[in-house]
Amino acid sequence: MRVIFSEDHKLRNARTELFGGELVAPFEAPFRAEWILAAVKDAGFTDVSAPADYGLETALKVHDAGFLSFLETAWARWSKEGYRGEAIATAFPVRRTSPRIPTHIEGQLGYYCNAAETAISPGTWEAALSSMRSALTAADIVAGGEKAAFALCRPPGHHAAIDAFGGYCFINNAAVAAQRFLDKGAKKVAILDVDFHHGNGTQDIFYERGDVFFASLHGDPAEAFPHFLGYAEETGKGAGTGATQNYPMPPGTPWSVWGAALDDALARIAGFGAEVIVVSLGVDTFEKDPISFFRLTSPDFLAMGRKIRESGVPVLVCMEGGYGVPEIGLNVANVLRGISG
Ligand code: SP5
Ligand code: ZN
Repeated sequence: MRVIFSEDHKLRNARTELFGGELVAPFEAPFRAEWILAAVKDAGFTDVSAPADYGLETALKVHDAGFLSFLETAWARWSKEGYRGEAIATAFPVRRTSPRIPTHIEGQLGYYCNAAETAISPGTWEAALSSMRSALTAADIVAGGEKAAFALCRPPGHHAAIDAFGGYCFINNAAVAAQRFLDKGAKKVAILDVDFHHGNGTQDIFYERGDVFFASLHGDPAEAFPHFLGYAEETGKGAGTGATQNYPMPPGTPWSVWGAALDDALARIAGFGAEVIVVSLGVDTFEKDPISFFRLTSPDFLAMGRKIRESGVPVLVCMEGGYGVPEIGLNVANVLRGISG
């Protein structure tokens, strides 16, 4: 399985994350990609290449144009304000507020944000673009006939909605990749989101579309980030009716329960008739993850990969979350081993 990875991920190196009422060193930091890359090479996935130079054409089919322009210019506009810190949203459009888009950077930060833990820092846009390009390059490898490819995306993408960043995400890499498969001729694509956190951005993007099936296994939003989406009753709307499936699960969920939910998700993906599966791979379901509450072990990730392989359709894996502990590398490598067979 080929691995696509950009050194430009390092340009996303924020100083701050708003966590527990403090500004702390971000959980989503460059060491994550370095550890994952080292572990997948150790596991024998040594065919690593840099992404090709894609523009924004595909991203503009899943994101709002004003949102992408905001992301591209946000740091330059914020830095002109003369603040000492990074760009963190502080005021938000909520219930009974005006739909107007503010002109000032501080208003736009809130307008285009769904979670304030994520600060925009210098280089964030360039890193997000490189991450998207890794997903697109790997998608084209799978579209070209390979059974599987791994996009070692960083920053992650699945919390990035049509017009909002947050949850450490800016451009929704998996959504852009799914769109790319459609543009290259696929009629039906599935996104299987196994990150601990609900893929609220991905669900938002495809909620009313019938060409992309979205399934997500995650911590119950009543108890976990992103808090406001991911309940089982959310199953799609309009042309997308029935094409969203959520599996919220409680604290302490072990593989026996999680794996059964995966079986159900894969059966529904098969029923949908997906020609390819884009896996939003977070390994923050691991028992030692510092910000999550499931109890998967390292061998469980191998079993996860095997189940995905048994679907029999081509697979694009896009890296999402997984934090803090050295095992993130082994856990990713185990999923890839399982998929490779
Ligand atoms: C891509 C991804 O995994 N994004 C996750 C973003 C989560 N950000 C908010 C984390 C808040 C964690 N609070 C849990 C504290 C556990 N004691
Ligand atoms: Zn996550």
